[in-house]
Amino acid sequence: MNAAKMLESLGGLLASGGVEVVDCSGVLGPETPILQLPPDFAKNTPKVEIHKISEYDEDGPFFAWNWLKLGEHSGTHFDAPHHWITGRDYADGYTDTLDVQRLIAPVNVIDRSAEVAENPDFLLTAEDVKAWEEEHGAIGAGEWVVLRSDWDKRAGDEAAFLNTDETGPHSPGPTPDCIEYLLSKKIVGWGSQCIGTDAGQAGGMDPPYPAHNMLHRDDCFGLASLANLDRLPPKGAILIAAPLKIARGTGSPIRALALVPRG
Ligand code: 23J
Ligand code: MN
Repeated sequence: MNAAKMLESLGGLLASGGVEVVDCSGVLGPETPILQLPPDFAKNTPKVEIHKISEYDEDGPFFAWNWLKLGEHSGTHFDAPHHWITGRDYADGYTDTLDVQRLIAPVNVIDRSAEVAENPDFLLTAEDVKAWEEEHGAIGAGEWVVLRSDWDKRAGDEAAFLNTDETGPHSPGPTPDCIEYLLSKKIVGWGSQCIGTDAGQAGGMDPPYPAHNMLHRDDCFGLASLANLDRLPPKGAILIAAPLKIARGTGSPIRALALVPRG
């Protein structure tokens, strides 16, 4: 079938509900958990603020609208290559210069939610990804890879979501060899349901924050605080993850949408 016919079929399937659109974003607002780096190490993103301009009142008689105070890396969001020092030189590494053709792609959903329930510091390794591929099929070039941890179920409670104690944050993520393996498969990007693309303890890895360091080194993308991955199949869905076209932006909140075949 040619592309025109296939796209026409997709339109029909979206209209009929034969393809379901799953919302993979969390709510963005003052309750949204925000990354808290040690203040002696770095400055932090402020909490999201939503300020009313008017709501059918003396400040605007017919209309409601708000203005926002919003960090680029807030809530369900996109990391562009320029976010990390290793990706600093890519001309197409900003939210307004990246290639939008890359943003819509098949998504591989690696479910390790059971392991994470037992161990919040769970690390996904290259060996584990290869075992997943044996079971579900190979990860292809240009595809998204996301770790299903069901960490989004904690998003209503910032303390549980950040899960920090005196030894630092505790949340799952990839090992350096995992990211190196995925990059060897020429993926477009890696996504997590936690506050960032890296594990809570990733500051102590070599290199520190390997997902950030290596993904952006290779001009690839990151996705954080993804929601509802428990509604996606391991393979067969298409993920749309498009950042706002912020001028020289390093990231952006996204409305992450997955197209999933029903039944
Ligand atoms: C800056 C430094 C460390 C991290 C992050 C940002 C993120 O998670 C992010 O939102 O990109 S871990
Ligand atoms: Mn980020």
